[in-house]
Amino acid sequence: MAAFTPRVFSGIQPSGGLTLGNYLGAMKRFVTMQDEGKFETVYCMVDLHAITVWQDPAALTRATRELCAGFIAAGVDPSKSILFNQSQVAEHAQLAWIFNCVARMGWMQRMTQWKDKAGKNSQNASLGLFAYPALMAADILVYHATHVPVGEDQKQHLELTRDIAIKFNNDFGVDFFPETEPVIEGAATRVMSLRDGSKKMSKSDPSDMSRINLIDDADTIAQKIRKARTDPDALPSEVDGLDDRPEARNLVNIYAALAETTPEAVLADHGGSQFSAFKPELADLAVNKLAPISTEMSRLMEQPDEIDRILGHGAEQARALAAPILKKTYEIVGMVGA
Ligand code: AQP
Repeated sequence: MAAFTPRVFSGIQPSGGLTLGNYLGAMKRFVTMQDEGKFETVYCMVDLHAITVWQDPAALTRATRELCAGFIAAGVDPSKSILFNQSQVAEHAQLAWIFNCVARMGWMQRMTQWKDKAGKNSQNASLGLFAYPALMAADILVYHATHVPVGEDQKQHLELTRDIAIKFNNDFGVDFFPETEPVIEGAATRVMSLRDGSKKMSKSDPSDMSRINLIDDADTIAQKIRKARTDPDALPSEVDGLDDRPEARNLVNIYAALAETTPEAVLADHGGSQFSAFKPELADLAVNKLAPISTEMSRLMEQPDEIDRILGHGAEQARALAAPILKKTYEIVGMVGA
């Protein structure tokens, strides 16, 4: 196996406002991996992914800038990490085409995100939504990224990324693309909807009460947690007691992730509490952790030119990494002029 530079890539779609799920499942780890200094870190606003479902153009522009503000407010530092939006680095789409020709229809049809998002009306879904995982593989492999921090929902797409890398290497008899490792860690790798413990918390859920947005104010956060669906029982003292109690498990996991502890430790402190006592404590914790982020996001959003400058600079840095890898890919495939 070739030796690859330790490099992290991950992205978030500007398909709406950032949620607590994006923050705890992905963004918090982006910052840790950046600050550990063991990796080069490349983070992306994946606008090409966002348009696989309809996006109002003005809303997409705003959401991309807001997402960039969210990255920075959460601790991603443009002087330490490369921060850019996907559409500005054409190599992503160019490598995705090669991967569309490597990946198999059957692989794509098995993707649960495709099945969930296309639903019963798959004939009417966009071709882009179907091909989404091949573009995601290109996002990662165009940097030869070795590690990808993501939430649990992206595990299957990461497996497919590895399958594409392996098939490309086998088809062309090379050892060119790495088998990228997912990094899925922490107490909240799958934050669930506040209204339905069987659904993940999502930016695009029609109910705003189902999610905490990073820009929600303190009253809104407290109200959403107060109204979160729960069962009538008190919290157990052991995590086994959360079996078959998805809403209770979700709130305990959120508490643990925000407090940077474990669900076991949360239950050691709060076992026996009613939700009427636990929810206000969780709301206070969430407000304390999220308020500085939302304040900083609002401040940055008042400087769209500065955000665009940061994204432009990041795109130049990203292109410098991606262009030689795409060129080499074209050579391997046999494209004249590569
Ligand atoms: N509920 C979640 N719990 C833990 N991690 C989550 N992530 C998303 N939701 C949760 C992680 O956030 C990163 C960015 O996700 P994305 O925006 O690219 O797409 P998504 O996973 O489809 O997120 P959403 O919020 O559900 O977006 P929409 O509604 O547009 O589809 C990923 O690492 C993801 O795992």
